[in-house]
Amino acid sequence: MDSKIGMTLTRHIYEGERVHPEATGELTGILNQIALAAKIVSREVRKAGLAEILGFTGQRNVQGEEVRKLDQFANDVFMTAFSHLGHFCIMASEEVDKPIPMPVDGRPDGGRYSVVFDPLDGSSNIDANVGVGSIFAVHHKISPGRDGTITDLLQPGRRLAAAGYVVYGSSTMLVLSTGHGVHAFTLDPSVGEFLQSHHHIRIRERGTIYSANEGNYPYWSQGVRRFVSHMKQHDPTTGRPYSSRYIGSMVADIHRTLLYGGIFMYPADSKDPKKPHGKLRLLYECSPIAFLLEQAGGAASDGHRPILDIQPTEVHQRTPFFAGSVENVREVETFIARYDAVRA
Ligand code: AHM
Ligand code: MG
Repeated sequence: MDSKIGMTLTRHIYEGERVHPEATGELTGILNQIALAAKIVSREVRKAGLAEILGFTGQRNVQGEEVRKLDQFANDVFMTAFSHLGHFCIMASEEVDKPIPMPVDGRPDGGRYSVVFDPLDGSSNIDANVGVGSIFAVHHKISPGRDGTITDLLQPGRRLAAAGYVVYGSSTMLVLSTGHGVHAFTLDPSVGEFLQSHHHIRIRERGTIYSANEGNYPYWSQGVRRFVSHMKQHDPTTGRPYSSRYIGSMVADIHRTLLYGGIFMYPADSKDPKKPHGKLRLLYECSPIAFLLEQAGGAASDGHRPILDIQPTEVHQRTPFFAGSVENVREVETFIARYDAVRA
C-alpha cells in the first residue's frame, strides 16, 4: 500500500511545506481552515433532514432561532473561517454580490492571498439527498499596497496557488491541489480527521462516460449537438455509444469524471438570452475544477481555449465548460471548431 494512504491532511500539508523552504506556513493555515469549515458544513449536511435546516430564510427553528438555508449556512461558515485567518486581503463568494475586502488588522503586509469560493454548489439538490459540494480557489495577492483589490480576484486560473473541492457524498471527501498533483482525503467521522485516501490521482486519457443536462439539447450549438450525437453512435471499436451520467451537482459529476474518466459539460445555450455563456461561473466553479483536472492530467476548455488561460473580467462571469479526459475534451473542441462559425 502507498505509504501516504491514511496520512492526515494536516501532515500532508505540513510535509508539502517542508520540501519548500521558502514557504511561510500561510498556505498550511489556509488549508487547515478550509478543512475545518468543510467538517462543519459536512456535519450540517449530514443532518440536513433532521435539523429543520432545509426551510427557507425567515422560518424559525425549535430554539426560536432563524432558520438559514444550508447554502447560507455554508457561506457563513466559510466566510468566518477565511475572515479569522488574516492571510486574505479580499474574498468573493457565489452567495455574495460584491467582493468582500478583508480588514488589514494591523498586519504590516496585509493578507498575501485572495480566495474565491462556492460554499455549497448544487444546493438545489439537497432536499432530494443528492450529493453536493464546496469549491475554493486561492490566489497570491498581486496588487500593490496592503489592501486587496478586484485585481487580486480576477486572475487566470493558471496562476492559482491552491484549489480544491469538498464533495459531501456517501462519504465526505476533500480533493486538493497546490500545484503538485491531486490528492484526496476522506473524512473519518469517528476521529473527525481527513485521512488521505487517494495519492496523485490521474484521470484516464479517454473515458466512455459523458455528463450533461441533455434537456438543453435543442438550445446547444450545432457543434455541441453533433458531438453529443457522435458519442451516442454505435461503434464498438471506439467503445461507443458512451454511457450517460448526470447528477446535476457539478462537484459530484466532476468527482466521478476525475475517477472514471470521460467528459462533463455545461455548454453555452440559447435558452436564456441573459445567459449566453451557459450557467457555470468561471472564477469559483470552473477555474478551480480546471486546475485540478489539469493537475491530474486531464483538460478543461470553454470549447476554444483552456479555462485556465481565460483572463476574468467580472467576479460572477459565466463560461461554457467542457472538462475531463484530455482526448474527450480535445474532441469536443474539434466539433465546435468544425461546426460553429460563431464563438460560443
Ligand atoms: P448552483 O451554483 O446554483 O448550485 O448551480 C450550479 C449547479 C451545478 O452544480 C450543476 O452542474 C448545474 O448547476 C446543474 O444545472 P442544471 O440544473 O441546469 O442542469
Ligand atoms: Mg454553484
